[in-house]
Amino acid sequence: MELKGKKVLVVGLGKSGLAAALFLRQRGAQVTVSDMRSAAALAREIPALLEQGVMVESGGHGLLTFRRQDLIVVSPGVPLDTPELVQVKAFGLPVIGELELAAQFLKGNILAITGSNGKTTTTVLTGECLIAAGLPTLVGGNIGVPVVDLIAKTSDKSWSVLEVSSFQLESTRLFHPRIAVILNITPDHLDRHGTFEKYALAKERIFAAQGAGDFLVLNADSRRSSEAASRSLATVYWFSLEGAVERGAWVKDGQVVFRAAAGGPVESILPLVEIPLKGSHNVENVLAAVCAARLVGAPPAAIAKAIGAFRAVEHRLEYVATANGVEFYNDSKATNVDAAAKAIAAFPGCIHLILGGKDKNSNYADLSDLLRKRVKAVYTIGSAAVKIETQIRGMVHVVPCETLEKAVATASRAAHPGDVVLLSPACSSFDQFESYEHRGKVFKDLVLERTEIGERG
Ligand code: UMA
Repeated sequence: MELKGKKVLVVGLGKSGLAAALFLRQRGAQVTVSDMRSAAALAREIPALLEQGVMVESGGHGLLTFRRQDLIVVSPGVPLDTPELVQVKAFGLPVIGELELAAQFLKGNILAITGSNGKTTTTVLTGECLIAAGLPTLVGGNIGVPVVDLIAKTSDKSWSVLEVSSFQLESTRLFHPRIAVILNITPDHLDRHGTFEKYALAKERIFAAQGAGDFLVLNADSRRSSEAASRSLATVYWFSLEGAVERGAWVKDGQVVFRAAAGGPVESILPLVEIPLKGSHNVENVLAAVCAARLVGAPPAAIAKAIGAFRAVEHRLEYVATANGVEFYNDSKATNVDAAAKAIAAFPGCIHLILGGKDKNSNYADLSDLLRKRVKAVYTIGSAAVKIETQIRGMVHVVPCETLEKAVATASRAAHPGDVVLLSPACSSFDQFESYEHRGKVFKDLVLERTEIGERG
């Protein structure tokens, strides 16, 4: 794609927009950025962009700004049905996402991982396996590193291991991973995609450009995955917690195993007890990473070493501290109901669960079984609190808390030695926090303050 002299508009000035604008400018494009936030809110970004010769429109999107372009690059968080985008698309103007832009310049191979839950852990795990095998590896994407920022570091031999979201995939056409992984597809982001089907189809774009020489790794235990297999041209590999698969990874006699070809030899990778992560969902993540890493060619010993040395990624079922015999876990990344369900299922019981934040048109009643069996009390926070209370009423003791601070204090007082206080909110964070990372850090600070008080007193 030739960018020199092209007029390009970047919509959204978060991490992706900033990286895309600077990349486009370096390639000689005439770049404008448009963001809803005020100039005051963008005080840090604007001077750096102006210095590079990028124009900035702040405080809203002007239709005229959108019309005077050759190409529009959209940040993942900007919905494609934004009126200005709908209008210019109708005029035939190309509108692509940051991932699609980057994919056209990345050298080497792409290994892309999507799914409703487990993406970040699996992406980091897979990256570690490739690094342990001595392969030139870069890790980025939805994990927090814009893909355009990887371009300069890639070579023809490199593997870019990318976490990709439905927001990023929605606008892809040429994005072509050599290996694509779909971990699972359960309801999420329904406020953005409208229906579960549209959300699932956005995720399936991960294999849309693949051909017979490429690989698609799917979850054999998920109905939605099996359906995806019938729509893919790639060679499909499977992973399963439930039983053997024709080709791929599964658990056999307490070992993670892999088979490269139907009827071929079964390789032992590592014993289950050497997986240092909590919960059966993390075994699934390991199986997917093993499958992807073996397809790249990483040797079993390197994979086993990388997995054995792995520690939980921050904000994903992360152990924080023990105070007065009560364990505290930070699972702030659980921004949907299925992720919270997996976190609850990772503990046998006695859970004090902090739920709430910004609702995404979710159904919290889906947690009913787990709440009845494993949770002593739910502490609700944020703008989704009333909806959650209404949907789970009668299943479990509910304590409305409004804020995370109050929830941590109330849950800590109620918990007995041996209990667990778990932040696994099942909602996004944007009503009270800047991001799930911010929410997780606040939680950890509140817990650590209490731990110190507990130790002193
Ligand atoms: N904005 C507009 N107009 C709009 C909407 C937003 O101008 O109509 C502006 C906002 O004012 C803000 C900017 O767009 O200034 C934010 O852009 P963004 O939401 O795309 O955020 P980035 O900072 O670019 O981060 C994005 C991903 N965010 C989302 O998909 C919401 C990050 O994933 C990702 O790490 C980053 O790119 C680098 O690739 C976060 C996320 O929440 C972690 N992802 C979702 C998830 O995992 O569930 C998909």
